[in-house]
Amino acid sequence: MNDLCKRAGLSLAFMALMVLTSFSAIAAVPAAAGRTASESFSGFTKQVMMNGHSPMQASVTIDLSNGDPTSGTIPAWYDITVDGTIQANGGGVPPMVGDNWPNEPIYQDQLTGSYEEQLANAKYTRIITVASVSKLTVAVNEVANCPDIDLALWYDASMDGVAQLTEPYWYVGTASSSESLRLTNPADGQYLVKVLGYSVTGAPGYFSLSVMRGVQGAEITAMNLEPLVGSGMHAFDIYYSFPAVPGTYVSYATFGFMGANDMFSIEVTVNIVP
Ligand SMILES: [Ca+2]
Repeated sequence: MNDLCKRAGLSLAFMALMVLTSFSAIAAVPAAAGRTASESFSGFTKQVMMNGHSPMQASVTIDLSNGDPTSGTIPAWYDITVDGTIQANGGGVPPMVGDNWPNEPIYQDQLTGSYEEQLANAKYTRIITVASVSKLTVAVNEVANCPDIDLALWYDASMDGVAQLTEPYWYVGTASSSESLRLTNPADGQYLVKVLGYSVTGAPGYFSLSVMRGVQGAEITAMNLEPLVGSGMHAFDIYYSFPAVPGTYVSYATFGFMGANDMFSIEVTVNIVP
C-alpha cells in the first residue's frame, strides 16, 4: 500500500477524505450481470466506502517534435472499504476538442419567408472546418438581450460561405436561446453555424457559442482493474491514445462498481504539441 501511495503521490490529507456511496439505488441490477446462480442475491445491495482515489486529475504532454508516443498509461488507484467483494469496472468518455466564443454579438433578423429561409438568411454565420470528427456538438446560450435565438448548421458543399437550401442542413428552434445540435460521424468539409436572431432586444444582444468535436481514434479509458475486489487499495491504469494531431483534449477516465463504470471520474487533459 505504501508503494502505491508513493507511486501516485498520495497525500495524507487526501486519505482523510471519505465519500460514502450507497448502492441501494441500483439494487435492481439484473441477475444477468455476470453473477452465477450459486451466489447469494443478498449481495445486490451493498455499501462501499470510497476512502480515496488517485489521481483526481491528470495531464499529459505529448511533444510530437520529440517523438513522444501518442499512447500510454498513467498509474492510478482507489481505496475502498466494502463488506465482502464487489465487481469493479472501468470506462471512459470519448475525448472532445472544444472551441468557445463566449460573447458573440447578434442583431434582430428579418423574419420574412419560410422558417428555413430565415435560418439560411440569418446574418450571423461562423465557418467551421470538420475533419475526422466522430461527434460534432454545437450549442448556443443567451448572454444578454437575446431571449430567443435559433441554431442551424449547414454543410457548405459549395464552399462559398453561403447557406443554400439545396445543401444539407440541421436546425433547432425552441422558444428560448438555449439550443444545441449534435451530428454523429459528420462528413469532412466546411460547415456554417447559422444563428437566427428571432427575438433580440439588444442592439446587439450577446450569446455564447461552443463547438465540440469528438476525435476519431482518440481514447481515454480506465483499464486493468481487478474485476472483483474487497477492501483495500487497488491499482489500475488510465490508458490514453490519440492521433498525432496537435491540440488540447480534455476527457474523463471513469470507474465504478456493480456494473456501473462511471461512478467516479478522473479528468484527463492531453496536450499534443507539434
Ligand atoms: Ca430559440
